[in-house]
Amino acid sequence: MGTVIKDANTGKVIADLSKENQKELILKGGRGGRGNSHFATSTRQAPNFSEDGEKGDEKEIILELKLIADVGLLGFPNVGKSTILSMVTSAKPKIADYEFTTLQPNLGVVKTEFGDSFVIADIPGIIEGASEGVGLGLQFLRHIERTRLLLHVIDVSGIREPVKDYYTINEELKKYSEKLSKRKQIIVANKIDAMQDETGYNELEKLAKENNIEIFKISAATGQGLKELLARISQVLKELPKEEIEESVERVVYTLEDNKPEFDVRIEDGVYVVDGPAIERLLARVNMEDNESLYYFQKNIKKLGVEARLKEMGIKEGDTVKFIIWEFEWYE
Ligand SMILES: Nc1nc2c(ncn2[C@@H]2O[C@H](COP(=O)(O)OP(=O)(O)OP(=O)(O)O)[C@@H](O)[C@H]2O)c(=O)[nH]1
Ligand SMILES: [Mg+2]
Repeated sequence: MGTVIKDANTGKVIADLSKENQKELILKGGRGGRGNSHFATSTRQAPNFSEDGEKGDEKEIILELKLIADVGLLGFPNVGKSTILSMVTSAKPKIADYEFTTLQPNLGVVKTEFGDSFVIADIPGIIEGASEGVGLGLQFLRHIERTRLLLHVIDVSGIREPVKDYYTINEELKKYSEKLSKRKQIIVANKIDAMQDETGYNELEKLAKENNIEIFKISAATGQGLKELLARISQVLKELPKEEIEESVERVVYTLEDNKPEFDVRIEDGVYVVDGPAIERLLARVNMEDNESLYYFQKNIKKLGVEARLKEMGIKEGDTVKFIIWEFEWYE
């Protein structure tokens, strides 16, 4: 679950396994290939006839695993994303005072006081130039692609420039995915316990107000403001639609029983020529050297309606019929 299956050549999404027990047919096997026991009857218990199988489809696919979370933590390294995750869930991510502490995404489940729950994903921090591969690059952003809400974590303790950080991260986000950059964000101003100078925070608050973005002041270290933040997240998640996040899937529809008579009959130089996909499929399953197989072939020619068509066209005893490469003499 969480795996997106893409066509390696076109990049198109074939299936998005986002639901429990979801089943998708990615490649259709060739029809036929039934063994002789399949053709046994009461009088013919060990037929020496079996069916050759058709070739199956071949396709190169990419399997991409994406985490499924409701909320994604976004921000520069060292701003406190993992600390937030560790405070609101029972996840135990590595936390340290240096950049790129988190090297792999982490998930945690938040259980709110209202009895509901949601999943938060913590990903490695991103920095300016990430879209060009600086730092850990943007490779982990795919893990928050399917979240419904982003918590944009910003360090307002005074050692960084909050407004600049806000724009830088959003710029990188946009370079990665226009769609993800439009996802709803809540600004989380972290480390207020260590805030000496409020200038940076005040500028950020002004920006948030002007752009109608919600902002929460917290300290992940002391827990201050977390309760209010969680209450708001759980409310926002209730309001946000779920289906919006699903990948657009190019559905490949296969029908297993496809018995349309796709054949063509025409007369060329006095010979009745029969071809088309149905005939190709049938021939692929028949062994012309085997009598019983030949009998099976004739039965199916009748079933497909080829015989009726030939009669309509005026076929007579002794005429030649050509099934793609095989020539037969017609007799009733
Ligand atoms: N004073 C203070 N320090 C904090 C707060 N939150 C996190 N820290 C510290 O900031 C440092 C970085 O915290 P992390 O949670 O590892 O930061 P991160 O954003 O996950 O960093 P990366 O995984 O490197 O991207 C740690 O030393 C934390 O203890 C806070 O609210 N106040
Ligand atoms: Mg971290």
